[in-house]
Amino acid sequence: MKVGSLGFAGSGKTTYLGALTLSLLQGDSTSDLVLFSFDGVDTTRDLTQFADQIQKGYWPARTQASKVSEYTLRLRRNETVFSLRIPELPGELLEAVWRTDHIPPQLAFLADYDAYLLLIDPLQDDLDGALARHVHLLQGIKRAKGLPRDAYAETPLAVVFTKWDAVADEDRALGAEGFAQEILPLLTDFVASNFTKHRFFAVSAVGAIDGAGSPLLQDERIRPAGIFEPLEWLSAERPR
Ligand SMILES: Nc1nc2c(ncn2[C@@H]2O[C@H](COP(=O)(O)OP(=O)(O)O)[C@@H](O)[C@H]2O)c(=O)[nH]1
Ligand SMILES: [Mg+2]
Repeated sequence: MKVGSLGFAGSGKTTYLGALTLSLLQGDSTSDLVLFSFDGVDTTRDLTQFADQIQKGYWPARTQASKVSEYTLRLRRNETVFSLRIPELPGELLEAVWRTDHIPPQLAFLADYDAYLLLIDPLQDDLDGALARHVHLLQGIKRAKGLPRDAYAETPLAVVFTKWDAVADEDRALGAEGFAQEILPLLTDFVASNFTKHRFFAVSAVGAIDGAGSPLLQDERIRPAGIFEPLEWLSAERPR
């Protein structure tokens, strides 16, 4: 199973990957997902570097605009080993989907994924503008898969609100599904009428931030929240 983790610049992809790697390496998760292997030198080097930065209380460095790398993590859940292929996409290329109304050649491989994780920053100023870009991206993927506009995609889609630690209390109380319905009703409608298998999630890669706005270490480690849930759901929904 190949899972694509997508999200526009600043949505929290790199931090999520780093936190995921850190939790898997520390083996302290309550999840039944465990790390089986990193595939390749780049995955090993970059993901452990992101994890290391977070563990030291820093945010991972911004991804270079020109770089498209695909990280492959193999995870094991109970008796099953599956491959989680995660492209670290420059947001700028994704923006091109929005501007040009098609998937650029460098991103054509996006159509090959068996499941999608769409990361959305719930703190961004212009959530309505963001909504249009996300709808466009999902339409682009459907088109790249050869599906007509009015057809449902069978590919499981996990819509993940990141940075949940910094969301206002009253919004957080809504939960991911409620937040989607109240704050982003058009996105919720679009997802419901285009993807048969979909679910909304809320995660915090670092759990909390300190007074300086950096990842907060609690008892010398970061305490991510909810980061395994989307992957557990996708692994259960995957086509066999
Ligand atoms: N409060 C909070 N901020 C986060 C979290 N994850 C990311 N951020 C912020 O969002 C910024 C961009 O995240 P990054 O992972 O680089 O986004 P990317 O461009 O999608 O890879 C980070 O530098 C942090 O300032 C989180 O879990 N909580
Ligand atoms: Mg990044």
